[in-house]
Amino acid sequence: FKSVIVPTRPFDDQKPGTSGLRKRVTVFQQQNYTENFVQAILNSLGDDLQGSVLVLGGDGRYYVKDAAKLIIRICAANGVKKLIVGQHGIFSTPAVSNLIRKRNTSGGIILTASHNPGGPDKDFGIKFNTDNGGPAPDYVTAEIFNITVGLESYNIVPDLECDIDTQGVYTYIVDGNEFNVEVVDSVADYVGLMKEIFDFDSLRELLKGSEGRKPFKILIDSMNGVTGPYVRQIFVNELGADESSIVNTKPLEDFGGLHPDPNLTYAVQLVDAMKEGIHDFGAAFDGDGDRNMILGKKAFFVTPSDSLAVLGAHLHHIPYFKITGIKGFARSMPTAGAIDRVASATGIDFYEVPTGWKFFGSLMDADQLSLCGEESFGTGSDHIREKDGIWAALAWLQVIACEKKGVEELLVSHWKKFGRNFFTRYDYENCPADNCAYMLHKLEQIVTSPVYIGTQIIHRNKSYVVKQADNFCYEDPIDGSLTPKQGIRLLFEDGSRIIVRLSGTGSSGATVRIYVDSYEKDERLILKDAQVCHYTFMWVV
Ligand code: VG1
Ligand code: CO
Repeated sequence: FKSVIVPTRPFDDQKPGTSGLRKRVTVFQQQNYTENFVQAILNSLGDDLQGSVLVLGGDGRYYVKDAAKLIIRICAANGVKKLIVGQHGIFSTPAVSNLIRKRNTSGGIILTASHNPGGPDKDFGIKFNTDNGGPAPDYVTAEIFNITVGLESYNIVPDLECDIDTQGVYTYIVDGNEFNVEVVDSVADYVGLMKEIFDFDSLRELLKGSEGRKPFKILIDSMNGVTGPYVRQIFVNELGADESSIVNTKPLEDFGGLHPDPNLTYAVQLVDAMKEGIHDFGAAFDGDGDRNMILGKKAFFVTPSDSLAVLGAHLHHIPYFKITGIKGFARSMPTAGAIDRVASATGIDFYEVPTGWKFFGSLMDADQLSLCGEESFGTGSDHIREKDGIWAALAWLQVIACEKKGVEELLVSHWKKFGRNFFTRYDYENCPADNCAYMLHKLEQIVTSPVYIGTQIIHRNKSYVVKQADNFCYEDPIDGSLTPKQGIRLLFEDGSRIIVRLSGTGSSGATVRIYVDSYEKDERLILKDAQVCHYTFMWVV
């Protein structure tokens, strides 16, 4: 095979956001659009590109297969030595992170727009993960963007065909050099990892029931995203759950019309089924398998911030952490502060990082962090460098198996011990970008004026006094790098907080997110509804 150099013109909108480049499919289908971005990713590898090994796969959404075939041809023409590709082009995001680490590759390309809807007129995305298995840090994505705006050509082997539907190693000679594509089982390595982390025997016993203990009924919803095959292998084949315990397990290009975002709004099918009270535990995952929602009996909802805190308080039950020890806890800045209280009670180190999983990676690489999470239904640990939906569900089941308590019971006893952080998030989607930027700028001016500190707000007979207000700037404790302007923070004296920031994952317009986190330690008040508590509070502010 011979590679060719194709002249192109640069695009000015290929700036990766919180987690990769996300646009409408039709944008990626423009002539040279996908080619340019992939070439820029490869160029960013610099001297490491020649002879490199990369992982490639995606969440099965529309355009994944086309893009995968294109990427194989572009990698072949750029001196990549080998690509490890998931069969049918399928890999969950956690599975890619695992393979990068397990096979020591230079990185991986993940084809996903995560929880955004899929289909010909919906979203697609390309994300680059570096050799630690995590999303590329800001300096790498900035470099990729710089390359895109000046790109004049890309390299490709136009007639190279690879059958990614059949497992095996395919060898090609490109410009006199060997190029390999290894098409692998998409689930095997990931399932192997889960079996190393958890005690599958005890989970099997939990689900089956034992003397004096009823079977523990679960309901797992893959929302027609990538986790289907993983869920089937783990929960049915390995743990012995029956077929009716798993739903929407066929990855579909348009997710069957579902919006594959595991929350109370979009995972309504799971919520309704759980309300019937037959199942003890429910979980749903997003399109690419890194997000999770956990429900208890009768659809008792666990906020992701609480999920993180409860897992933190019981992490010692998970065999993996018995070996590694618990090195530290972390959450993203807008996530409610429930884990903070577990950290201070246990004396375990705690970190607060900006939104987006990439910031946890450097702490994990430095052995400072074991468990972390985000309010946006993200939970994970240092077993990989991405959040991990299935891992979170298994972690909950492991805690339940050891504590012998249900989901709601675990939460209520947690609140009684630590107090409760009431958390809500409000999203305002598709707003005009310029106006939103101006609004944040004005807001920053107001809250950073010296007179703002000490402002008192009275809501429902409770007074909140502003202790600190700023635009969050993160200093990475490992490399000292600064990441400024990560969101406006109003911090109140009792630990309650209001955060305002702009989303970095939308595919059009701007999304404003407002996060409200208030703390209550009065036992008589901890069982209230978070929405009711916050709605008026927000407007008073
Ligand atoms: C959102 C979430 C953030 C998450 C990111 C990627 O980002 O708020 O917590 O890390 O999505 O998740 P933003 O910038 O829109 O707020 V996923 O499942 O898309 O990889
Ligand atoms: Co996701």
